[in-house]
Amino acid sequence: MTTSTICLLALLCIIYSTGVLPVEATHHVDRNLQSLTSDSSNQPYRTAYHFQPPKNWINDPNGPLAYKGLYHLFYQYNPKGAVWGNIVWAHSVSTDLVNWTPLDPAIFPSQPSDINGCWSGSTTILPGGKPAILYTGIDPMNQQVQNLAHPKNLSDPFLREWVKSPKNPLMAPTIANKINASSFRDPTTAWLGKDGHWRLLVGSKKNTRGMAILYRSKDFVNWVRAKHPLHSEKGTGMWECPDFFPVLRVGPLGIDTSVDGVQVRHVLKVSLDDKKHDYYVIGSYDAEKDNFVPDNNKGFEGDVGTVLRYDYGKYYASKTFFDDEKNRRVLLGWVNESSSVADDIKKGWSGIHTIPRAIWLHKSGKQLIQWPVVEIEKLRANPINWPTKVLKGGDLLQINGVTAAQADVEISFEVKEFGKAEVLESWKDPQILCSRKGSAVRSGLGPFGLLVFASKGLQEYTAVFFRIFRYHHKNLVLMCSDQSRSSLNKENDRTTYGTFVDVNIIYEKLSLRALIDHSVVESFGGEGKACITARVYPTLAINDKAQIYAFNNGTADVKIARLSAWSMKKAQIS
Ligand code: DQQ
Repeated sequence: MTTSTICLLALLCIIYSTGVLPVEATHHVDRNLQSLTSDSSNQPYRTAYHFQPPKNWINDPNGPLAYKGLYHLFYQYNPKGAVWGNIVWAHSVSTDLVNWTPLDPAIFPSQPSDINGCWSGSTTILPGGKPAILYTGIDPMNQQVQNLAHPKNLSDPFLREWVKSPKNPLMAPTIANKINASSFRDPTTAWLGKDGHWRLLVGSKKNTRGMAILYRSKDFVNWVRAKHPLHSEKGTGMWECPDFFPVLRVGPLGIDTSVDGVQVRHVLKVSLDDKKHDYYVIGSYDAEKDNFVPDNNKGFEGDVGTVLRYDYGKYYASKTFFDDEKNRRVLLGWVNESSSVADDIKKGWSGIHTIPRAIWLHKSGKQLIQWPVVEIEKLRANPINWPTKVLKGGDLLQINGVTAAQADVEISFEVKEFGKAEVLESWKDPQILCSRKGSAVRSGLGPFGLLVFASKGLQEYTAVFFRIFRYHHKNLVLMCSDQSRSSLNKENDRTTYGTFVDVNIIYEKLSLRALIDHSVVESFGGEGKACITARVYPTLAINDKAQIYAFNNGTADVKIARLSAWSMKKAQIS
């Protein structure tokens, strides 16, 4: 017997003995590490206003929703340690998306269809205002299946207790449907078609073709798989945490996931497991044919610099929800650590969430805009404002008067001497450009921007900056977050991130906002056209030893048209 015949026989044995397709290993973690706890005193890297529980591991935000005046955030959580494992849906509530009160976990393994884990999913508000959670359960055979849960008591605004459907699992891989049992997860919020049928997507892949499998249901319990996925793309690998929602063609307001018509475009976001980034496309959804066609036919794997990402730094597994109280769509995302697993175990926690961002379609129709929810501004204190000033080539000006390790800084630049921009002969990957031309490399127009988490002698700093190129007779704006000198501890991942920002700097100012919080800097360039989130672990520039500077390391002058900065108060989170 040849090796391949033996393999085939083994495979058939598994199928016939279990009745299901075998599962590939996924989400591996050493069992011995999953339950380690540690002392959490002396913690310079814990954040003050980004969401994180008091201890342990967190990853994806799950099923955010607004209900009876409260925002609910569920998230993937390991109650026993600082690495991924033992996953439940932890639960916190808030009145303002800034301060959070923890509640007991909402969904945890309790029935065969989720006994090995309660993975990511979404909430949908059913007619009459009743929330429903759909989530991925890991069954006794380690297959991924989709489950339903409803609140036990609809009059409890805290939605403390959830009752799982006795019909679970509602969607499962079988031999007949040929769904890959280890690549079938993360159901989206469902949307209701004009035909009265609900639709939702489940992330999957077939070989290396990533896909969003479409299901339909009349009663939210019996789900039938559509013949074709809503969308798929070869070579993209597993699509985790898909998100599919409409955006208005005009204006910043959000709309319910079921709204459709000529006034909207649709967004499909997928978290690419192979790349660990969140990509999105804007396109047209034909509700009758249940067909989605992205405007950019290169999809998620187009040329670097043309594919769209929510965030060009460390950011994954995001999820939006429609906030009907404020008529906006809000985006939440997970930011993993950049430190070693040993360090995470030592500090006793791992993972934070970004500041919730309002998200809408830019008037060009070509990209989304993201901006921190306005409520975060309640934490601003001790404002400082600079008068307009010229930042000469080589200038480094300290921004005094704010708590530099816990701050919000808004700066905007006016650029004039376009003739001095460096010429870029051929298209380059912006991230590579940023790492080759870090903040220490001078050119004509740039680098200019902010040094954050800077130590007194500048042994450590994180540089968030712009550099302008001349490319095909146009100005091309590069935005970078350079972590290469962020810490004297060389164990951390100090990758430099970068993206191009579509700003016409002849007419518009070039703005940068940085939300700085002990071990994270979330940067928004071009008024929310480009976002870069970085995790940094300075050894010197911690707490009151940290400083912030505005700098211009180009040879041409740039003008600071506006600089406002605030110390940020601590949010009530844990
Ligand atoms: N995390 C969850 C999965 C999801 C992945 C498991 C994305 O459901 O695909 O914790 O980070």
